[in-house]
Amino acid sequence: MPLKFKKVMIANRGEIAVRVIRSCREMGIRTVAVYSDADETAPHVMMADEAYHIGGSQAKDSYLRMDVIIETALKASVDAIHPGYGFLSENADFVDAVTAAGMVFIGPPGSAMRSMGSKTQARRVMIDADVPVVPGDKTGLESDEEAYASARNIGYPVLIKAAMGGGGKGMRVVRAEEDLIDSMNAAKREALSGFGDDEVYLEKFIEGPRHIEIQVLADTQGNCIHLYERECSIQRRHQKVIEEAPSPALETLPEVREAMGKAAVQAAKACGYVNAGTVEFLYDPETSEFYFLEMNTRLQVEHPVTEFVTGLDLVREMLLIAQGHPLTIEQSDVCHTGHSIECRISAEDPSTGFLPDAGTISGLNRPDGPWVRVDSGVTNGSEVGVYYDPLVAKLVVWGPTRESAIRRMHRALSEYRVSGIKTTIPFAKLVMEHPRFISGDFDTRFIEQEYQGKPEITPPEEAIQAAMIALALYERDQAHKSNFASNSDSEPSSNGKSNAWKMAGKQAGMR
Ligand code: MV4
Repeated sequence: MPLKFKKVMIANRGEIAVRVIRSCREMGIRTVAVYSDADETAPHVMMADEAYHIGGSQAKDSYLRMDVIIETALKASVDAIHPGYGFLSENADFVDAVTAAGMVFIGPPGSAMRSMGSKTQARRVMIDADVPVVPGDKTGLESDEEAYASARNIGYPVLIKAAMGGGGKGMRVVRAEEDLIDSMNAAKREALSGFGDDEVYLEKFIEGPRHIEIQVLADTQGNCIHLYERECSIQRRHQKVIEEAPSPALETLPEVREAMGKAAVQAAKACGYVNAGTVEFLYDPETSEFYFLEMNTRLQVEHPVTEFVTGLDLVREMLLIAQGHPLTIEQSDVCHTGHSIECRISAEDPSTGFLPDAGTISGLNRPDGPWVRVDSGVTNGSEVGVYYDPLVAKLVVWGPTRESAIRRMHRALSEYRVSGIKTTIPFAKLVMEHPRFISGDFDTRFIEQEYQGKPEITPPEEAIQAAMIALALYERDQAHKSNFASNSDSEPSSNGKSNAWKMAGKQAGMR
């Protein structure tokens, strides 16, 4: 018998807490917010049905306090806790503590988190499940001799990675044997101080890969589906800046897309995954090969682009799964329609190399209009950028085609006004104008190559001209076609599959 949550705590803040509260409200579930000193009047506190103060402004004194959060959840008599992303969301000990206290953790089991926490262990699990991994080691390096032998076997260039590392920290490219041991020792020291564990291992270094990830959903009955891919190659120092769905790289390669989706489901099943998760792949455009990189055992920042192209509410799906509900859809029901792009708007100053810019928002005009969504955790008057992640909002758009989505994003960015702090809005606009972004032919080196560490530099005037001409030409072509409902290249693929968009339309009595 599936449970029915009456009350859910959101152990998070900012835009993601607001996002989770919205789905709870639509499902008739009461919401409980928690807040630090700095967040007393934050939007997530105002929106929740109840709110409890849990400590000081620094995360370690509030949003990371497992004991206080669980005690507060018990006091508020919640049935379940949604962790959002960041903070305690990938802490397996937190999952166990929530469960031990008799509540439901809205996310995967602690065991799945633990097995995906170590990169070498995750690689072993994936190899056993026939999921392709980057050629390389299955265990950490134990000696210089082992490192030499392994690197020779893999072939240079190799990449040294920390088994417990994340976010690109502690990675080192080695192009020649004479550098191997020094690099390995440096990587071990960095890993020990950064992650408390000095295990490092080798992988073949893939030059210029794309980052493509697959959203999966798994229920407690053993059903698992994927919701296709997100393209996340536009990153800066391992922080995603712009994400989109679908990936421009896979538009002409449906067989690669299908294989990646299947591999993601195999990966989720192999680690006993339940709830929403994301399987990250490196995609090598030179060979069209893809490789498992890691599994993110949480709801991700960029989940809205998947929501826009599939018509699903991922937080609702998470809540239903946590209630023990079987998946509401089968793989054959999942279809992606059109194109969605997300720009992360953060309180950072592109002209100082993206240094966080703290301050009070003194004026705010949020974009609006058709197919524009703003997920924001701040309002006019909010103080930002001191204690937490500088992400202040996510601007997400949908269009029937990639070109229309780019144009719509550019328009929405032009409407967006934030005063009092510097934001990444102007930078995002530059990317939308960049011919290489528009072409879809980019990889994870895009920002570093095109902005040379100086993202305030505008692309050459002629490049902007070319981009605008490309868009104008595209628009002229589109003028012959009608809107998305009858546009053959934006309809759900011609295999007769239904999707949430269509189903929603049917339920509403539309044709
Ligand atoms: C790689 C790679 C090339 N070859 N592994 C960076 C973060 C970490 N999650 C994995 N990363 C990479 N692993 C091999 N064998 C290149 C990267 C990489 C990267 C990956 C995804 C998105 C952005 C990136 C930026 C630089 C390097």
